[in-house]
Parts: sequence; structure tokens; C-alpha cells
Amino acid sequence: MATTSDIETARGTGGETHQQIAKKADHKTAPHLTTNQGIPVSDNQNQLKSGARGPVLLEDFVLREKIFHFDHERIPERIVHARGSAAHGFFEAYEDLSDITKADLFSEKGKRTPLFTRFSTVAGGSGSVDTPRDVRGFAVKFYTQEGNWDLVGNNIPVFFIQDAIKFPDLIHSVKMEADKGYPQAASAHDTFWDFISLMPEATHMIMWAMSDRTIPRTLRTMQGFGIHTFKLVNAKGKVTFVKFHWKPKQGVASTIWDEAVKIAGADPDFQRRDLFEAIDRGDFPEWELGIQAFDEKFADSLPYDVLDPTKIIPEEVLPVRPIGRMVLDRNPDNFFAETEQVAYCPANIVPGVDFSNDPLLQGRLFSYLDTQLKRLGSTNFHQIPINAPKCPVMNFQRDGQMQMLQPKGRANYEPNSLSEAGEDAGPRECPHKGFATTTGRAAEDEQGDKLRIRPESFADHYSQARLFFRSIDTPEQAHLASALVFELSKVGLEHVRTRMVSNLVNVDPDLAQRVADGLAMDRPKASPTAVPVQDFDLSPSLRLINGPLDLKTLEGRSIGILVSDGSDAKAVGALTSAIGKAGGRPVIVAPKVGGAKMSDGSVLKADGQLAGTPSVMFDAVAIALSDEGCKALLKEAAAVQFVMDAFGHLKAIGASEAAKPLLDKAGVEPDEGVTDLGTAFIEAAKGRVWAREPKLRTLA
Ligand code: HDE
Repeated sequence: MATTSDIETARGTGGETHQQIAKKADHKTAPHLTTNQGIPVSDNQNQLKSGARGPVLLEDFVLREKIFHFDHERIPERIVHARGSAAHGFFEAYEDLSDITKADLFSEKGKRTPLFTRFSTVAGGSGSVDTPRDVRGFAVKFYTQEGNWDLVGNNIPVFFIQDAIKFPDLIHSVKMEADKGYPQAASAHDTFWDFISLMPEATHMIMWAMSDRTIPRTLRTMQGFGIHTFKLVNAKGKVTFVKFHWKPKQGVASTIWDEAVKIAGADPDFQRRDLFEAIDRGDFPEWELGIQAFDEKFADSLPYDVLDPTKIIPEEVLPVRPIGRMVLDRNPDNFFAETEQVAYCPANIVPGVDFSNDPLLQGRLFSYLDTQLKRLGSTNFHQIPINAPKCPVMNFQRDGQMQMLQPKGRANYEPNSLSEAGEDAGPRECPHKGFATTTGRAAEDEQGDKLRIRPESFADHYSQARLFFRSIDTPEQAHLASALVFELSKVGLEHVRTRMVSNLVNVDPDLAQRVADGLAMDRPKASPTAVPVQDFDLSPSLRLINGPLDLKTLEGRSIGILVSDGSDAKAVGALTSAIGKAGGRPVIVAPKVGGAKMSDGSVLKADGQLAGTPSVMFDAVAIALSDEGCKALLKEAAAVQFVMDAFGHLKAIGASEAAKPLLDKAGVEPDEGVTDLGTAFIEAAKGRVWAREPKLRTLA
């Protein structure tokens, strides 16, 4: 890894690196408050006035500078993915991959590369909530020794559109309606479904978007995908096509829709807080990076085009090969400086990686740089510490607003012969090591007339949507159908509802019927398709529930323990330690934050007060009440709701004998997820109680 002094020398600045500049912002370096000019400030409480009750004087430069800076604190938020949370970490390669790529981060087993990862929602503004139904961004910036590689993906492996030219229309349609300015962070409105119903290529993505994938429990329990086909290139120039996958070691977990809605009210920052707190307490989330690697012959054998971003290659057809792991182990020091200013760009790739001709990817290559200039205000945004490569940067690009570097000498062009006069001549290109675009495969190199056209191989919009719907587990199918009913019920334009359901008939007539029933309309005829819909072999690996990443575990999960005065100290102590032993996090909830007076006279402090800590915050709950505590809580709506929601959201409920009246009042019916406070609860708390769902909701 390049040392700080390498970087300094390499930059030829003779000055400071971006990292050093960032460190200066440490308050400990200044003995007292100063202005931005370093002038000591004597009074930070009062403006300079003409007399105690008189007007403020223009000469008060301390006031003017402070307010001036404040007035300019905000920068434009991202047009999409405005709300996000990020963390630092590292990537560790599992093996030497030089047979397929010369990218330095994959060059040796165990090699570690620093990175910065930002997760985001797409549609909402930066001040919106964490848990709307929405796709999540999954963007990773690897600071490799040969430059920054940004893998800017999502938590879903396909996208809405096949061609970048449709992106502004897609985003306009999903954002708040232009005249009304609402709804915020929601796709359930006229314009989105109007656009989608006219865009059959979006149907596969709509299946994913209406599935539980878009209501993830936490950012730690989501998969990530590079979506597009990329190329890996080895030292001999051999190209391997790849799709990138991130698999969470924590497993996957989603919420129930009603739960997601309630979390939004209880804690709009739920996922952001979860990530921050997990890292803060040393519970570092981890993902495995895997690739589906294939050659041109394999690509040609598939019944869909690997350049079409609305298609996956099922893992049953081509398994994912794990190649390394990402660990997020450090929170940002400053949200704005790092999370807000980080500038991802799919065009940032390194030797050993290359783009494919996916027309969506190609459009992205232009957009991100453009948007960074708008947001960060200068072509020198790469010098902001979070964006600065951690390897030497040497070139003849100069000047521009907010230039932080002070290059020495006069070599700002090349070729030059200044070295012959003993001067520093600056760097030169390196044809052998430098990034070189691959020549591509024949099919990709196709040249011909200039055409605004989509290839025929992109014409099948429904077969993979059907594959997805039919592959997922029964409760997931029901949630998907309900989500469609919910969203389309918010659509006032009847013709849009009808057109959408017509498209769904092509996916699966049963699904279309369920949605039509839910909307109280007749099932329309199928919309026309460009090519016949195919029945592919199902792909069980697409399942969230009972799928390969549905881990039954307490690790990384939190369990709410409701106590009140008189609760059994011994039982609560035993439960807390059993949860901890199983890798879970016990969280004490009590009617008052100061705590509850336990059976042995001790006071158990609460982590959360009942009214502000509803059961939606937890993966399972224990109701550890005494007779007197239960009696008191029977009259507290928050306590009844705590239990009612835990039951409704299919969570395990462990309860003391004395808590039974509260369970009864909350409508809890006995099932495998309703246990005592012993080992049965620890087991039940490792997952949701799906068997309970048909008792609670019509899963039509
Ligand atoms: Fe983006 N996208 N996008 N996108 N995207 C942005 O760049 C764009 C697409 C994704 O945490 C913007 O810096 C176009 C697919 C993520 O900072 C912008 C198209 C995928 C993030 C932009 C797409 C993504 C962005 C807005 C169609 C998944 C957040 C702010 C061709 C593979 C990164 C910014 C972060 C952000 C443009 C489609 C993922 C405007 C034109 C497909 C995760 O440049």
C-alpha cells in the first residue's frame, strides 16, 4: 500500500495530501475557537452592536463569516439515492484470481483493500425515512493500488429499463408528482404506475420491487448486485464476463409491510441507526463478494441477452463463485464530509475490469461525473479526502476551482524534454500496466448504421418476471400480490390499473387474478407481447423465505425484553445472558427509562422507554412481567400494542406466566412462536413464524 509520503511525493505537491488536510479538522489541534482565518474569537454569544440595545455593526466580521458559512452549508442532494448511510471497511481476497483478472485487489490470497460503502434509498429526499418500499443502492468504492474502482449496484439484480435514455422519465414518474410535491419516497401513485404500465420491460423489476426485497429489515441483511454484465481481463488480455453478487453473512431478512410503515413513524432513521450502532459496538457486518463468470459461448447459449439489464442468470444455471469478503468496521467521522460528499461513478474502473456494452451501463458512465460536478461544485472533487485515491495520482491536469494541490515546477504538458535540462519532467504513460479497453467480442463490436434501436434479443419482457414470481416461497408470493394491490389502490386512474393488470396476466394469470380481485375489478385480457412468454426452470435461490440466505440465527438480531416493577430479576438475567450467548442483543424496555424495580429490589435500567420503543424495533420480544407489572400494563395502550404488533408481525413472543393477561388482551393465540422465557424462546426467536400468517391476513 502506498504510504502517505509516497502519495505526497507522487503528487509532486511538496504540500499536504488530502488525508492530511482532513486530519487538520480535528478540534484538538486548536487551543481555542477561531474564525476560518485563524483569528481567536473572544465572544461567541453576542453580536457587535452600537450600544447594548442598538443595531448590529457591519464590521462584525466574526458574525458575518459565521452566518455566511452557515448560509452555504447545503449542497444539492443527489437527484436519486439522496438518503444514504455509509461506512468504511476493507475487502479481503479469498484467492489469487490472476487467471481471470489483473485487478490488483484480486491479485493474492488475503490481500486487503480499503473501501467505503454507501447504502441508500432511491426515490426519497435526503430527509425522508429509511423504510419506504424502495430499491436500495449498494455502492462500494474500493481504494485499490491502481486507482479507485466503484462498484455502484443495488440490492436487486435487475433494473426497470433497458436503455439509459429512459432514466429521467422513470425517475420523474416515481418522485413526488410535479404539481403536488407529494408523495415523498413512495411509488404508490398515479405517475409511477402510469409510466410502468406503459413500459413492459419494467415488469421483471416490478416483481422484485413489489416483493419483500424492497422492505429489508436492515441494511446489514440485504444482498447487493452489480446488475450489469462486466468484464474481467487478465494480463494476457483474456476476457471473462461476470456478474457481481454481494451476499450478507448476516443472512437476508425483510420486514412485514405493516411493520415497515410503523418503523417509519417510530424511528425514521431505523436502518441508518442499526448500521451505525452495529459497527460502533464491534458487530461488523460482512458480505461475501461472488462472481458468475462466463464466456461468450455460454452467453450465446442463454435464451436472453446478458447485455440486457432486466435479466438475471439464475444461480441454478450458473453458480456464484465467492472471491472475497467485505467487512465494514469503521463509521464515518463526519456525515457530510464523507457520506454526503462521496462521489461514486461506475466509470471508475481499474486495469483488470472493463465495461460491457449494456446500454444502461453505458449511459451511467456519463451521468455520474456530470452529477458530481453539479453537487460538489468543482472538477477537483476527486481531491476531497473521501474521494481521493489512496495510491499515487500523477498527471498534468491543473487548476480549476478549489484546487488543493500546489504542483512544483513548470512541467504541466507532455511530451516535454525538461528532464534533459535537469528539471522535473513529470510522469509518463505506461502502455503495459495502464488501463486498456478490451477489444470486446465480435457481437459487441458490431458496427453499422447509426440507429436508435433495441436489439431483438431484448424483446422478452415477461419470462423472467414469471420465473421470479413462480420461484419465490408462498408467503412471498402473497406479499407481492398484496403490495401490488396496495400500490394500485393508490392509483386514481382506472385505465392505468387495468393496463397494469393486463401486463400481469402475461407474468402469471393467477397473480393477475389475485390483484384484480384485490382491486375489485374484472381480470382484463393479457396485453400483447413481442415474443411468446417462456417457462424457465424455477430458481429456488431467488427465495428470501426458506432460501439459501434465510439463516435461522440470533446473531446480529435484537430482542426486546419488556420489564416493569416486580419483574423476576433472575429470569430476566438468565434470558439476557442466553440471548447474548446465542449472539443476539438483548434490549431492555420499561415503562420509564430510569428502569424498573426488580423482584430482588435492584433497579434494571431501561435501554428504551415503552412508548418510544415499540416492538417493531426488534426481531423478537420477551414479555417478562410480574403479576403487578402485568396488571398495570393492561391499561397502557403502548404495552398492548407492543404485544399485538409482535404477534401481527410474526415475531416470536416469549412470556412469563404472569404476562398471560396482556397476551390475551393483545389477541395472541398460542402457536409455535409463543413460548415461555426459556430455550424454546431462544430457538423461536431465530426466525419469523410464517405459519402464523394465514391466521392474521387474507393471503389471497
Ligand atoms: Fe444511478 N445514479 N443511474 N443507478 N445510482 C446516481 O449519481 C443514473 C442505475 C445507483 O451512494 C446519481 O452521485 C442513470 C442503476 C446508486 O452516492 C446519478 C441511470 C443502478 C447510486 C445516477 C442509473 C444505479 C446512484 C445520483 C440509468 C444499479 C447512489 C447521485 C442509466 C446498478 C450512489 C449520484 C451513492 C446514483 C444516474 C441507473 C445505482 C444521477 C443515468 C442501473 C447505488 O448520476
